[in-house]
Amino acid sequence: MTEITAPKSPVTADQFADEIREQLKYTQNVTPEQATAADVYVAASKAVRNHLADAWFKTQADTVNGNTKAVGYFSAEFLMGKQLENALLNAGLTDQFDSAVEALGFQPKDIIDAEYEPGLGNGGLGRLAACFIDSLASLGVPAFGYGIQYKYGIFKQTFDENGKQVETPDYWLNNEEPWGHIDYNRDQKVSFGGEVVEENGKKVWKPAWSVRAVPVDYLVPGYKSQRVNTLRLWTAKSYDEFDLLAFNRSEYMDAVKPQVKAENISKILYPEDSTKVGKELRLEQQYFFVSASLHDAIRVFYPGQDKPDLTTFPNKITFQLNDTHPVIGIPELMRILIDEYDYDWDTAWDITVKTFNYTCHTLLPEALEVWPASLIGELLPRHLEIIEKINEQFEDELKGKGVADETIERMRIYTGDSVRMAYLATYGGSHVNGVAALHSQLLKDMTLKDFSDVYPAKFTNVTNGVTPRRFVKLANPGLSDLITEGLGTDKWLSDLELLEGLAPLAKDDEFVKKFAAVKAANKHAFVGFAKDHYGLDIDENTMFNTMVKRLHEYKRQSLKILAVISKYAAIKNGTVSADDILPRTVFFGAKAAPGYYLAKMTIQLINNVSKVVNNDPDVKGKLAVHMLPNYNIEMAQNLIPATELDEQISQAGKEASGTGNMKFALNGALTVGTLDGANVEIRERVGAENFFLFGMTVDEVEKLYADGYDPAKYYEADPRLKQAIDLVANGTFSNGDRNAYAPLVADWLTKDWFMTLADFSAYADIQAEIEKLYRDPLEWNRKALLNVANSGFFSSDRSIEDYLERIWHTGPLA
Ligand code: AZC
Repeated sequence: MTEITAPKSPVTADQFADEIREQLKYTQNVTPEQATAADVYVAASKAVRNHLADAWFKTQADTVNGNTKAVGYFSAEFLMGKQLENALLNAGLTDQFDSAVEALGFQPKDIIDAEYEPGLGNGGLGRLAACFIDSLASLGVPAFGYGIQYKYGIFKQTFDENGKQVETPDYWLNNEEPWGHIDYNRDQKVSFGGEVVEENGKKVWKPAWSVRAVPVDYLVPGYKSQRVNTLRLWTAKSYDEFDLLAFNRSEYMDAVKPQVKAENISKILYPEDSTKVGKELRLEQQYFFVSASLHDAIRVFYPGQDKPDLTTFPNKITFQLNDTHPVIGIPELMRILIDEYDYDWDTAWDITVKTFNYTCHTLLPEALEVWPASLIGELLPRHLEIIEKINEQFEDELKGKGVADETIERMRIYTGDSVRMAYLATYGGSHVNGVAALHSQLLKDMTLKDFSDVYPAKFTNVTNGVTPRRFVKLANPGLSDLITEGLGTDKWLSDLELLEGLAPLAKDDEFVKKFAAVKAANKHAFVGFAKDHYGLDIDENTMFNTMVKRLHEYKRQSLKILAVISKYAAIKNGTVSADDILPRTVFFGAKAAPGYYLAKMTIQLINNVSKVVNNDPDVKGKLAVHMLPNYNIEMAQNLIPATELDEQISQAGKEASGTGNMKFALNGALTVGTLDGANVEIRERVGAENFFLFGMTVDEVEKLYADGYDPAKYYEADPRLKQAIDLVANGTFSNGDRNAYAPLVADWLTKDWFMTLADFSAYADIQAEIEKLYRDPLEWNRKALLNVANSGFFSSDRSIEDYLERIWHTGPLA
């Protein structure tokens, strides 16, 4: 047996340079003279990975042999961002790397930038999963992230000459990818289709086809924890590489068909974001990674055992279901226990419920996945039977509790036609949590009310968080140094509530000025970034005002662009005098789901407003608008630290939490926002006087729906709004074409489900307050600094501690 050693001790810069040279020579097969930045990137990454290997082995061994329960985070998305810089930080090798690559004749930044960002997630949910596995490792909690290694991540976004979004495939594996290790020897078989027969009184599933699930392991190093966890992403391979018979008949296309069918499973990330899709392939993906992961966990925790005692399984690992995507894991674990390991139903159920927990990330009932029973029956016939039985047991249980028939009817997991995955997850697991206090409350009061009435103890809240390592330390080194200077320690990186120590410094004008200087430097750096990446000329002496997130009607990018148009009109008409105009640069970044018509039209509108405004000499130096293409983690890391005003303007009651809001507050932007999601808690912590609140509350929204909402009324009532919408309608932003945005205009005036128009006046009014404060840089920066000081709560380390205490009931390895 190999001895498990302590993690490799840090090396000197010279030694690290030698390690990179060795990788260049023996794995990249280039001389240092031939090496490009991309070669050095791969070599350095492999060298870092080698440094993490011993800690990784040790963490694995301690995970299996120790008595600390592990966490399995099941997520269809992990939006990791670039790996090298983060791995260097967590391995304690940043300085050595900088000197080593300089010795090799390169700039560290060029090597970091040579990495191609993996986009294996859509937005908030996927990024949250990435922050969580970073925090789990940093806290020393044994954990596995389980998901899919999609060949194509989230699409690459460009804009055509008309400003329309164009999606192109993101083949990120086109470049050498040094982080994932494909482990063909730890594969799992995942089967689909066929039928269920009875043999000797036992149900036996005879599947029609199978795929080979092969794990690709990513190392997840903790920050200063000496722990390295595993992110295991499955890739689908065919068992029948090649149908030789077909090939001999020269039917080449047919010969590769089985391979194509199998490998399609892990081919693409669905570019959806909280809308339901009824795609067979998506269910195949979900089952594929969940089945492989459950078998993998049994393999890991009961090595070499044919008849393991799986009643101990819930003491070994607890699985968190990240949204409804992995919920098919519940009937799958039941099937494994009953069919593969001969447990009786009740024992299997007991193990299953103890093992799973579910996080809900939405409030839109239509975004909770519901699968047609016929589809599950075709693809997973045994699971459908198990789901029916779970539902029967559930209904009996409800009757036993005296729940009324019509309530039971509403709560059914299996309706005969369809299966409601959120209900299955709520019944089949121990805990259900929302992702911010308001969201968790609304889940109990609305979306999952019946369940919360019957099972109140299952419900809890864990407010989201973000990792300060990536989103402060790496993204904002200037601010990080200033924080360390202010606190006299860098311990805040693992204990973010220490930021509170900065609050007294908000009274110290000299410190506030230093803080302002960091922001100015970040703005300057972003101007360079925008020039290099997008060819833009940006005026750094304007307020940087940012709205970045997925494009969704409920998030209300419409509200922002209408306000921009209104401001543009005011400058053009001379309604505001030149002296009263506060120069602003407005940045948008947003991808729209390819099939989301109004969202795509909104992007087109923003692009065309940008063209008109930016080319109009009348507003030059006063207002500029940029729709930055392909918003991703890299852009977030560059733009957030440079932002002064952040937009979190969703309709109250619709954004579950938001995590961008936390990143902005931690980087010293002030927020203009509604009382929605985690905005509520951010405002409570940073202080109402340091947050620009506007708009209707959840109760007011509900009342307005109930009273009958008529958007046209608001259009008539506020001339600023009327003028802005008229400009869109009259072709000002479409070369005179009045039809270009007709569907958008019609939606605003007749439907406006998310009440953009109703909140417009409040939003336009609060701009005066914002601008007034901005004209007093010292006061603005004092408030921004207080945002930083009071946002320590929003560390994902704290979120994980909450999960440990409220849901997982486990902790760090000894
Ligand atoms: C998002 C929520 O919309 C956002 O409010 C929240 O902060 C985030 O999850 C993390 O909890 N939901 C999604 O991204 N949903 C999907 C299906 O992608």
